[in-house]
Amino acid sequence: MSGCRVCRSAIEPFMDFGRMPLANGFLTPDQFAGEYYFNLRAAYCPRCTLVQLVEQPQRERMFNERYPFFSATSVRMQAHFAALAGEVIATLPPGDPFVVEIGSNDGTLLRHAANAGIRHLGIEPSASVAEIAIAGGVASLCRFFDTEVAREIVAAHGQADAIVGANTLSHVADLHAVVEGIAMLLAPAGRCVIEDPYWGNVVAATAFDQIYDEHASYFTLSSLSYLFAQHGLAVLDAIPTDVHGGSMRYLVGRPGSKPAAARAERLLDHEQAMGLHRPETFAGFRDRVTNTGMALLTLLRSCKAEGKRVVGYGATSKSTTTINFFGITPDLVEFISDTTPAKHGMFSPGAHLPVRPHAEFAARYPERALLFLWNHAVEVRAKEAAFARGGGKWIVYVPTVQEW
Ligand code: DWN
Ligand code: SAH
Ligand code: ZN
Repeated sequence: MSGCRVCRSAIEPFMDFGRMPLANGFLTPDQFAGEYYFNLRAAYCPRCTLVQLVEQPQRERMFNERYPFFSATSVRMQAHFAALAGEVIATLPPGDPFVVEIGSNDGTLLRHAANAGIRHLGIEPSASVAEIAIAGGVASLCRFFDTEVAREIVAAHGQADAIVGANTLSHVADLHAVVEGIAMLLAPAGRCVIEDPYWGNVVAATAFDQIYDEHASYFTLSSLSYLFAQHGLAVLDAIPTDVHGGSMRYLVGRPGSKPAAARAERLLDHEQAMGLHRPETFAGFRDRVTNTGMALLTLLRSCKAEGKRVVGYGATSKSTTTINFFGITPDLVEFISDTTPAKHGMFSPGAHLPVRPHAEFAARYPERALLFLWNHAVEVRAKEAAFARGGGKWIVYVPTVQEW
């Protein structure tokens, strides 16, 4: 077995999802025969505490000119990133500050810096989304961020006063290359904000579908502090944020550049107390996922037996794990409704459920909508009041299987 991606110690696999396709590998029928699969297995490192994938597909397979996730698709996330951009901009030093975003996607966050006339640069390897950012006036470099890119940026623009990476560090196989790059790029008094789904929330909500190819790491304050310390950086604060089912926003800087927040100390203790690292925690998680799968399949089969139409809502990355791990087939879910034009007319990875525009969902409401977009439940339910008024019900499966 290969070792931990951070400390190289032997890791302990705790959950095996079997052969899985790429979460965002939407495809056309002529591509079914050559579909790529890999072994999706989650493991824990007893030394540095990082929860991680044992194996992650090569990054160019996932992040390229076909990458179909556009940050701007959620109105709530637009507001979330507008607020984060505002906070980052408010702490910039006077003069001519410089902001870098890693994994800047379609420019949803960085456009606020661009609009304010602030020097900025987004690093985004997926051309499909980087092109949108550039067209919107956000300076973007279509590369994978690492030490080499960091060196080039410093040479061309100087060090960064702020670095932001939302839902990106969790996607990185070579964590040392990215974190060393951050250490090189960050100005002495600079601040780096890292935000990713929090492993404590994944466990608490049994959000097993956060586990898929792109998510190589599932951080806690404990594991992230270990990683950054290896590069002379410290996690100075950790702020829970209520997006993507429960994320953590970590404030990183040079040690001593700001006193560490008491709340971060308390979170470290809390992580111990929660027993996030105990074998029985992993066993309990696994058992709850099994129960979720049985309950969901039972419900979908009874809908079918009763002649109720079920349509999936949101062709999310997460849905690829749910559908393929539980064995949800096209006879149980008619199609998946999604708002992303690039996914329309395509088929879902692995199980090959058709993906259709939202208009098809709205034109003829099904009896049940299977909410793969549970992390945006508030936004979705507000938008889809007419579906519920017509007698439609939502099926959700995180934290447990329920009908709303
Ligand atoms: O970590 C990641 C997060 C930030 O975003 C990436 N690896 C990929 C992605 O994960 P996801 O695909 O699970 O993201 P979402 O935001 O839960 O789902 C996005 C999908 O849902 C898009 O295909 C658009 C669709 N959608 C929809 O059909 N109706 C989204 C919204 C908000 C809607 O109302
Ligand atoms: N920050 C956005 C996008 C998250 S999706 C948001 O929160 O909505 C993850 C993004 O990270 C993708 O756009 C992917 O192309 C990008 N990415 C993956 N590896 C990267 C790397 N090494 N450097 C920079 N971006 C990377
Ligand atoms: Zn480790």
